[in-house]
This record gives sequence, structure tokens and C-alpha cells, in this order.
Amino acid sequence: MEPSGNRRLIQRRIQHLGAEVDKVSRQRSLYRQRRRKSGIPIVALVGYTNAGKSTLLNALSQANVASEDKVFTTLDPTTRRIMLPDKSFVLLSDTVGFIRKLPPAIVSAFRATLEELEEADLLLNVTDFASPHAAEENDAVEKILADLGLTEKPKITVLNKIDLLLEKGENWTGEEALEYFLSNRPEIDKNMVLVSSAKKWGLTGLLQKISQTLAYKIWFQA
Ligand SMILES: Nc1nc2c(ncn2[C@@H]2O[C@H](COP(=O)(O)OP(=O)(O)O)[C@@H](O)[C@H]2O)c(=O)[nH]1
Ligand SMILES: [Mg+2]
Repeated sequence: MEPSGNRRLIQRRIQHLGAEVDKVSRQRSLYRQRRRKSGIPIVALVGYTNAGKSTLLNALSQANVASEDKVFTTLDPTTRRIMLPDKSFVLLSDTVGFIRKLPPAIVSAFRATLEELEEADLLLNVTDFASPHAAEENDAVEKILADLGLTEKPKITVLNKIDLLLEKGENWTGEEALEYFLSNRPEIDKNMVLVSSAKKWGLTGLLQKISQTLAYKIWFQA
């Protein structure tokens, strides 16, 4: 194909993508309104792409009766209503994964979806703890959160995929695995929660932490 024809094709493709982004933005803004109206605290999953955000969302909602509530699942496919151990509810919302270098053309579309994070009451920063690049990935996530003006949001660091860091061949239970890390990895502080979304380890601890953090926030705002 001659260059000009190619260019036209690309332009049309860009226009089409632009229209798609507008449509998605409108849809998201509708979801956002409905979520706000519900008055339920919003917890948003953030993190590097592939960290396990969607797996965690599914693991938490599978183990949770509240998430079967059809009204909420049809409200927004990326948001689930979850019951905390104190029997209160939160809306848990998935987001697109962050990556280090975004092409400028993608940034604006990406930002539009991330604007939703502004309304979140709490961020769960999901990290692939088994990744050899965990530190760089976390820096990239922190930088994007700073760019979005979200450094002041309450945040829990979720260290995911701990199952991949264990000796293979041994049959670990979730409790044994958590105990092992807490006694062998002094860098893990009390604002971090260890989980394996794949094995469903540490989920109750995470829900308790969410509950505590939200209670603390409400207490200080009152
Ligand atoms: N071994 C293991 N794999 C996991 C865990 N959590 C997620 N994964 C895998 O990591 C990959 C990325 O997960 P996904 O949830 O799509 O990541 P997202 O991009 O953050 O939404 C998938 O292949 C998951 O099955 C975990 O706790 N352990
Ligand atoms: Mg995902």
C-alpha cells in the first residue's frame, strides 16, 4: 500500500480508538456516580501490570457471599461488593495495571481511567513480591500515584505471590507460609500484608487490615 493510504488507515484507526475511549469514559463516569450514591467505602486495587490485581479481586469475591449480589456485579464488571470481618461492606474496584514507560498518546486514555482513583477511600497497592524487579515496579507505581496526586490516600501494600518464594515440594499451608515470612523477612512492616491470591492465602488478614484502616480514617475525619 502507498504511504498516503497507510496514513489514512492509521488516522481512521486513531479516530475510532478516540471514540472508544470517549464511550468508555462516559460509561465509567456513570459507574462512578452510582458507586458514590451507594455510600459504601471504595477500595481500589492499584499496581504494576501482572502483579495479580484481578486474581486478588476474584479470590476475595469468590470467598465472599456479599459479592454474589447481582445488583452490584451488573453495576460495574470491575467492581465487587465485599463483606469485611466486621460485617460492613466495601466496593472493591479493579484498575488497569501501571507500566514504566507509557507512550504519550496512551497516557491521556490511561489517565481517564485512573481518575476514578480520586474517589477511592483506600488504595491497595498490589505488588508481585516474587518478581526480580519488584523494587523498580513499586517505584513506577509510586511515581504514577504521585503524578496523579494520590500520595496522601490511605494505602495498604499487598505483597502477593508469596507461594512462588517458598521451597518447592513442601506442602505449605497458608498459616505456615505467613508465619515463615513474618519471622524471616524483617523488612516486612505492619503496613504490609502478605498474600497469595492464587492459593487464597492471607485473605482474611487483608480484609481485617482494610477494616482497621477504614475505621481509623473515619475516626479521624469525625
Ligand atoms: N503463583 C501465583 N501466581 C499468581 C498469583 N496472583 C496472580 N498470579 C498470576 O499472575 C498473572 C497475572 O495476574 P493478574 O491477576 O492478571 O494480574 P493483573 O495484571 O495485576 O490484574 C496470572 O497468570 C495469575 O494467575 C499468586 O498469588 N501466585
Ligand atoms: Mg488485571
